[in-house]
Amino acid sequence: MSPPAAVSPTFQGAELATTATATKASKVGLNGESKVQPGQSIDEMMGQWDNFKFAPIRESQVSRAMTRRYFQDLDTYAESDIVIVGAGSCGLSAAYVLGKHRPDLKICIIEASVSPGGGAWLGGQLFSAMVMRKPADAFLREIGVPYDDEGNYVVVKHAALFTSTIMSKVLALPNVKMFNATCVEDLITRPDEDGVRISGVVTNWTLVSMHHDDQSCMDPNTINAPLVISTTGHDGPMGAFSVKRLVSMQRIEKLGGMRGLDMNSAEDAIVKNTREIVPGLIVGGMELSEVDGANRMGPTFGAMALSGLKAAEEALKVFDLRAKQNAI
Ligand code: AHZ
Repeated sequence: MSPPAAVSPTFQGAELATTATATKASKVGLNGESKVQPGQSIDEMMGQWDNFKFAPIRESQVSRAMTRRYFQDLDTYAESDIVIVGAGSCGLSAAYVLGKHRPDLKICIIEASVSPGGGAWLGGQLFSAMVMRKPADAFLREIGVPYDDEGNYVVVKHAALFTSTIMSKVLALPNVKMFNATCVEDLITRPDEDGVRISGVVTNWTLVSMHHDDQSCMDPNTINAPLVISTTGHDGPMGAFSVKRLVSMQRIEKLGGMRGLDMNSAEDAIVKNTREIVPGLIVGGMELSEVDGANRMGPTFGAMALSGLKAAEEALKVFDLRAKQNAI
């Protein structure tokens, strides 16, 4: 038996119209069954629940709709232009700037967690609001997040509002693909006059990575890219991944070790020092504090957004050169 033809996705997230009235007669068949109305608005559905029915589907269609796209994306992004490791506030900010300003580049985000966003869902000590010191308020205006102006700093009423807004903007960009529940297990390297150049990432599903100790032979996958931007946060079970790997491959001598909290010095240092640490690897956000021994800033997020901007700028400065080197 051949499966029924796919139903085209017509629902585009229409807003609830307050004025439209439902034309009930046109939606209900003669024998009372519900007709699927392509392009139907939410308002037209209201009050029609007795006759309501979803469009028919076969289970394999759901499976194929997901897997076809996923494997197509794996194929497309196996050669990426820029890989961003970690979808916290810094990684998402970098992805936003790069994806928006360079629609010609394929940007791939690898996020270890099922739920992207890193530590930016809450402000501090599990409080709801997020503080950003000026001039990072410019980034909130850019992405359209409202805030209270308190003088030298602004407050977003929910940190989750910042994170969900930037994420929705990033993920809607046609040249950005995020693979979540996927972690970077290693870096791809090439010989370089300075030692090594980073030319991509080695990935695995995070759940697989977590079981290397009790299951054998679960080899990883790879993504080639002339540039990697690593924003995996400060050291922890998953954090500071790329810079710890640079230490073990003897590309940097040792971790600088994140220092105690000093909001005033920490935020400026992270933004100013966001840079290419070894050819092909730019480090931003709190991961950088583990290279430079920078102070932490705690629950003030302006430096994460602006470090993302700087990481994007640094990436575009060297992109053409790294792309040329990576062609081999
Ligand atoms: O899941 C991690 C998180 O979403 C992800 N990640 C870590 N290791 C990974 C790996 N592969 C793929 N090997 C990985 N993904 O990276 C993300 C890091 O997000 P974050 O919010 O921890 O980092 P950030 O630098 O964007 O923001 C830091 C926020 C902090 S911590 C802090 C302090 O303690 O002082 N202050 C601020 C503002």
